[in-house]
Amino acid sequence: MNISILGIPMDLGAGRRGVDMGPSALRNAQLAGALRKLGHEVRDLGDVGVRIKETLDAHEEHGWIFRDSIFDACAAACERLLELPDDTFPISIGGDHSVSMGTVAGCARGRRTGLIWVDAHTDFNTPESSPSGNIHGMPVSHLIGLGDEKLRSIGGDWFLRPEDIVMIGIRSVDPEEREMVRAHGVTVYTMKEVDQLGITRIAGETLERLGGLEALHVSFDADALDPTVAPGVGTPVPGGLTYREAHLLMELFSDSGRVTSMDIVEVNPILDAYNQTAQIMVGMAESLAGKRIL
Ligand code: B3U
Ligand code: MN
Ligand code: MN
Repeated sequence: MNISILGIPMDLGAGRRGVDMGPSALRNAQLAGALRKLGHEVRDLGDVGVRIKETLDAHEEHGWIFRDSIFDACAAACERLLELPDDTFPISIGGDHSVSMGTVAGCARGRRTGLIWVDAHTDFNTPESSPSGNIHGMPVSHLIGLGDEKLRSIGGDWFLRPEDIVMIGIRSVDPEEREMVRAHGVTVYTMKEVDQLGITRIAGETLERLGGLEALHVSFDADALDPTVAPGVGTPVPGGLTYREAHLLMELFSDSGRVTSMDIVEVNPILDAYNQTAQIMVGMAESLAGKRIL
């Protein structure tokens, strides 16, 4: 594969500092080198420009916290991804999860796209429903055309269809967010289903549900993993995916040969132990990119 890595060093959407250093941590954990060892052609595109939090006034940006600066970074990421040749497999590295408002649209290239959202959270809040006001809890609603007018315009007139979204690893949802996820008919595998059904069945059902779609995007929030495995995240929630479950999920998606792009987000080196979380996420990218034991 021709893989392109794009960094979006942004923490403006998160409540805690540090995920702006995620791209650095993932590069330090040899993301590109690991993928090259699998035989892929890998190009690092560098980072898109992101404003520095300390230079901004959060609430000057039209009420929603850092809305305009987040918009600019997401729009830049989207634009950069759209410039890539069609056969490229883009891996976008965040940054907080609000970056996906730009990366999913940029990787979709106007195609009807299936979104596989691997996360502890559904990230389906709108500015109105969000208890925190943090935009990293809102990307999915904006990708289907809800929420703030400016943020939902990042992909132009392209939107995801709610029925083309599958979420895996979920265990923290806000009250109003829950009602919206349900009302829009998004497929959600909470940790209860992970325990009950197992990853093999969930991966199979996900691929079947998104069958026939030309493009599949995996958006992997490091907090989907159990915090004992991946401590370097801003909003750890107990009871997450094990190391083995997460690898198996990536391996099964890789076996299908249908995934066309990926995000790695919410890696927070400040809260991590010796870059362990970045290293584990590089492992996830390797499994999705075809690394096998035998
Ligand atoms: N649902 C909460 C918490 C949250 C969402 N995404 C993350 N945390 N990482 C919110 O702020 O919207
Ligand atoms: Mn998330
Ligand atoms: Mn999350």
